[in-house]
Amino acid sequence: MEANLPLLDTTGVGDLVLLDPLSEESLLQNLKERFGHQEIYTYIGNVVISVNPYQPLPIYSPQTVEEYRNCNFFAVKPHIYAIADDAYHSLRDRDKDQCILITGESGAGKTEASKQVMSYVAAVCGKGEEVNQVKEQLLQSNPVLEAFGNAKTIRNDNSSRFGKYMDVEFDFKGEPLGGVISNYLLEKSRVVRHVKGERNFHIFYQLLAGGSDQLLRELKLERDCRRYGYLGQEDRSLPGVDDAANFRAIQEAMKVIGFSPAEVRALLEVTAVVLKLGNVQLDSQFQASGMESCSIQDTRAVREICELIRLPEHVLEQALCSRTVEAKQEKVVTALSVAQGCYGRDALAKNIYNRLFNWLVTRINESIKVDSSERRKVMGVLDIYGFEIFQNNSFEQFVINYCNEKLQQAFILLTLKEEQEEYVREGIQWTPVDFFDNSIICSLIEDSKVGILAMLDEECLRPGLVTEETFLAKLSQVFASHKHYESRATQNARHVTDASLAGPCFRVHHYAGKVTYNVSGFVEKNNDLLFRDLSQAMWKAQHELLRSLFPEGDPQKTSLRRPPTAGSQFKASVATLMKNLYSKNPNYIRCIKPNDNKEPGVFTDGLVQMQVRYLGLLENVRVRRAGYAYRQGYEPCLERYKMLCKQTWPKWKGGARDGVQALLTDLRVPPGELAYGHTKIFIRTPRTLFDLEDRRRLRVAQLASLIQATYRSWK
Ligand code: AOV
Ligand code: MG
Repeated sequence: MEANLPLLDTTGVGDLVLLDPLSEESLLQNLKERFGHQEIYTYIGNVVISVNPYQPLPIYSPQTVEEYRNCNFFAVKPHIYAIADDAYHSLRDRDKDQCILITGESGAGKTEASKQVMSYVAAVCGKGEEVNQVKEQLLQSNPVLEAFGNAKTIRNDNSSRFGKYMDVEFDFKGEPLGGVISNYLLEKSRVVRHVKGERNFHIFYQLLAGGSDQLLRELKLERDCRRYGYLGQEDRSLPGVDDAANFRAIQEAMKVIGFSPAEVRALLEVTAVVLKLGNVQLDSQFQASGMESCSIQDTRAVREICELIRLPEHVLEQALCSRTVEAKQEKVVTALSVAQGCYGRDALAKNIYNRLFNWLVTRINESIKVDSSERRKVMGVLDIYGFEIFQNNSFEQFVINYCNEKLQQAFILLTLKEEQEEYVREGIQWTPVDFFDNSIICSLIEDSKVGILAMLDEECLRPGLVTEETFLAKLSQVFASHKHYESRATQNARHVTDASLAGPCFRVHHYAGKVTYNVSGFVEKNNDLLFRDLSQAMWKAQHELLRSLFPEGDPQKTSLRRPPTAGSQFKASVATLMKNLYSKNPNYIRCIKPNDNKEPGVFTDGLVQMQVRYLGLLENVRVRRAGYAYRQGYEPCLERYKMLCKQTWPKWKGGARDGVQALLTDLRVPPGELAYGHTKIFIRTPRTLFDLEDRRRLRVAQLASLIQATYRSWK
């Protein structure tokens, strides 16, 4: 944090650490003022806050890249390139693995930010044919994953529906070798259902709009997306988005990554199968016994699916309409009702798509994997779904918010740790700072015995009738006096009532706000079961890719061990992610959405205020200036202020540290305001720094008129 003085000369303050007085109001006002001047970036120390401009700004050109390349972090205006540059140099020159954590709510600009970081790093890290090929592969993985993992939502036309963490690996020279991508929990329910005004995943529309006539014929698809149940019945083209062009782009991207034509073809065939499953209509029939059963209404969709995946038609038909239950070594086949049949069909579509997405990530990883065993340096970039509060919050929001809770915890702990380490390095006494520790909320959710996820698992694994009500009742009993848990039952016990907590709901007081979760669907989504008949049918297909997605369908391998629940899988992957993050030096980009209408230039105070609160920005500033708001190396400090003191002006003969001490003593800066570190001077409050700046400005003006006067007298 040296020489950050230009920050005082920008619109508002470029670094909130220097905000004086510090309050939520002044913080908001500062962001707003800067946003009004199209200054979308502001720092808190080395954390970047980015406010989505919702318009293309001319600040990402190759010239800008040059400007930030090798720059002193604080010598130029706040920019995402500065943090990318800083991270890259720490990695290359100081041999410290880095991670870039991008957080913020839906539509705040996380994905755009992650692309800007990647493209900056790609622009500055090495050249040469081989290196360029690696860079291209890393960059091109993005559009492919976006096609399959992003969708239009009400909040964002290109909303990431999966979490992504990418480690880029470099050699000792700082040249990229390759990378590894990890993905988190795709919102697979979107495959079969989306709300009005939203879309299914981009790839479906891209394929239909951009596939050649021949390709569509071979995949047995029709171009009109209104023909497909899963795509909704209306025309779903997006203004400003060219699905057809994007389809060509991802085909090209897959080629660059190294997909063979056969692999691309297989990928698209499976995509087509998912789409067609939505057109399989089930009809009800009544058997002689009076039991309801279902049958396939129009066999065309099933026939076409089976042709594509090379599977006898009756196998799929049977798997869709009936279920084999094994009891005491006896197999009993029971007919499914229409509702059960539809449930099974949708579960199959979701499962195929989800597994296809995982395959895609694995396949990309194969191409970008680093073979050499030389020691590598790593830069991780995390772009994950932000904290979500909807009208109706379900299991998906619960796990997404849990992940954000963990990230907030990492943020606080790492920022504090970093501050503390600097103080130790500089030999300065560390005064502990008071901050809100959210580990109590994390353990409410993740504790392996009495955590909400563990209790949900317990409920899911319990034989017999499982209901969400018993789950909820148990939660409310165990957490009866938990400060961050609330439900109708705990409210009753505490003699408070709240109309918004009616129904089968519980509420968690997250660090970012209170969220009410509706437990309907929790058990089913956590169980995430697929009828075995369906996985066995998929395994029987002569389609290599599809078959490989359902290894459990192999009757030889059928084990009675159930797969881990969705919740426990997610918890395990979050734990791995955290371990990874804690081993690296963190860099933060915190994105803010200025308005709900995707409009340029509009800054809605209330909306930003809410985000400022739940991003914990005020807390962040406080932690950052825990003890000392500002620090600067002795030399630049002496250089800047030496004109204020006779002893140091025009030239100081001794060491810089002594010079600064002589200077600040002479200026009568209260000693309590200062701490002398090994290489830096620490200043407690921004006011003191501003005082110095004021005096300097005066002195500069005086000196200037003095020079002018002297000049005139010479004439
Ligand atoms: P998100 O990743 O944070 O949401 P995006 O990065 O997709 O949000 O940004 C949403 C839209 O805002 C983009 O499609 C752009 O139109 C615009 N935008 C964002 N950042 C910039 C920028 N720096 N300059 C210009 N326009 C920008 V989500 O994935 O929904 O949580 O799950
Ligand atoms: Mg995104």
